[in-house]
Amino acid sequence: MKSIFLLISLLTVIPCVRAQQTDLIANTEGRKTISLDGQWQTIIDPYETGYYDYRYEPSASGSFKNAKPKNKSVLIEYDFDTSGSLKVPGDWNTQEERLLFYEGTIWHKKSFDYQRNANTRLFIYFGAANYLADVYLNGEKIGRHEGGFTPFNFEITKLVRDTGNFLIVKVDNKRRRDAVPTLITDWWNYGGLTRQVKLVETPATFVQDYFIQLQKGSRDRIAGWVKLNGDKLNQRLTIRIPEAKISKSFTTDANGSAEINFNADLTLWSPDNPKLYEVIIEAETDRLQDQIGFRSIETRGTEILLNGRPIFLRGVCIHEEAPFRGGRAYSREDAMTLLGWAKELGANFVRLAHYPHNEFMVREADRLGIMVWSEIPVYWTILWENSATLENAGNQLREMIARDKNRAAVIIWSMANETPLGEARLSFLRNLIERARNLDPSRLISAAMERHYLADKTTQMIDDPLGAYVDVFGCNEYVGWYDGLPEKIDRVEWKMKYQKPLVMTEFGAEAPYGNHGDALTRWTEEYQENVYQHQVRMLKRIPFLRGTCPWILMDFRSPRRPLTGIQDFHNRKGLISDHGEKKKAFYVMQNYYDELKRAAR
Ligand code: GCB
Repeated sequence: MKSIFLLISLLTVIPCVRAQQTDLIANTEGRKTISLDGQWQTIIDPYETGYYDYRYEPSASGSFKNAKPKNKSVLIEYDFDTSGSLKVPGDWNTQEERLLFYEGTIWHKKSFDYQRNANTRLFIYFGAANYLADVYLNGEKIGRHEGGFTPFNFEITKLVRDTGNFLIVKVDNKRRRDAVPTLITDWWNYGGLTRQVKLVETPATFVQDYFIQLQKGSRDRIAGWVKLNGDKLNQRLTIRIPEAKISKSFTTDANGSAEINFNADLTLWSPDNPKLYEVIIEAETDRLQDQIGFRSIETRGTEILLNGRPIFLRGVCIHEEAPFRGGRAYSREDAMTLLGWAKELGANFVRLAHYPHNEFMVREADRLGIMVWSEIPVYWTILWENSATLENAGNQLREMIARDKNRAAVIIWSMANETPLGEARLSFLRNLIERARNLDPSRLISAAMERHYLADKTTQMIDDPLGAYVDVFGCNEYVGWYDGLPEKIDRVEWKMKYQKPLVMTEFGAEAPYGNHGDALTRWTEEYQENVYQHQVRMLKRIPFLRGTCPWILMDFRSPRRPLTGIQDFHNRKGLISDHGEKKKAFYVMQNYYDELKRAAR
């Protein structure tokens, strides 16, 4: 009886969800969009008073109603109009001093007018919200999204009004043991609407998504699919690449899908020549354009082959941290600064750690000719046995691939970083690998893993069982920093159980810019430089090494780094400071990459 009551009361209080999260609209850049960026009104709500009632039940009259007292006697204990505001896109932590360490809920509200044309549909698109977002339009719930680094959208065609719409988003960045990432990370838990928010207008039946890339193993055959969404699903569809004189027609089936497959004589994308083609997808009811590069990526034994030729990945790791101003990076300018520094270092490859970065990073990498490793935040000690955690990770993987699968720059999907050995972890990660290969059979799969010493204490063995399932083995090692002093690096030998390419995905040492001393004094630029000098000598001795990614391009904020006067809540392993100053180690890596470039010519 009690449970029936509970059910009835829940049914009456929980606002019904009228809209559903729709599959991602790939390529919002090619669409008519209306930006909702700018100041949003906000309410800080650490106890989620605007969401739960005092019995901790979801309330029917929460802050999402944006209620106003109808007369002077009415009690309403919140008011967006008087509570302050925050800039979107933007993390809240760096916008107000009192929010620097804040982990909890903030309500965001934006009003807009929108005159919808008949025969168009409207979606609300979020580049990312960290971590959990509950979205309401005009007081009605339209959906929820979990995961802080991937895009999502909801259709609002039937809910939007000509004038006076109010969009309210509850963003919650509380960490949870069962979440992805989990409780501990070595980066700042920046909360908020950290990427662009926009309205996306489409025709009634539109090109929702497409995969247009070279077929695995081929350099002259395009293979993929196009998917329509709407009620006129059966259409004739043409793919045109005017510069290559290609025009191929297909028919979509009853589900709106068409497989595509045709020969194409193309100039292939590479770091030396990052050629992008204008690709036009023309359906009967829609037309969409994208800039797409074509290249092949595969492995043969311990080689990585780009367009059939062995390549060494001269990489560097990057966090999505804004140069100069701090906080989350979100703009094209941020991407150009970070990738510009990577280029200056001599990099042809970046490891975007430890979660999918904003779309500007990937699109700029495409234009600049920088290959990309893209990763989901399956980091350290995830709850391997929890099926909801696996679904969450799988969803973040799906959303990452959905957004970036047409970017030639992306060559590697990474499943995880430094995860502990064990059966449950192995089956969790194998499950993700299988999903990734189904979603995108064309790219390489990897993960950043660990290594251990053999009995002689100087032979590093790479034999993580996950190695059997990846294409490229990523290894993090900090010899000379967490593991001995710099001279130890010279004594280390490397062995690998797998006949696969190895990328050293992390190594480094920590020093604030301008802190000087001798080469054995921790936290000095000289110590960091010393580690890099020894590392480069060691790396040159590893026969199956096919790439290096020093940790990290630029200093970044981390709650795990409290050392006053040195770290001040920053991980200072950057080759460049967060103010753009290059440390001595930068030049050691730059020289190494110069040498590698010359040798490759
Ligand atoms: C690691 C982690 C990275 C840390 C880094 C460090 O192994 O993958 O997220 O920031 O070490 O500086 O300790």
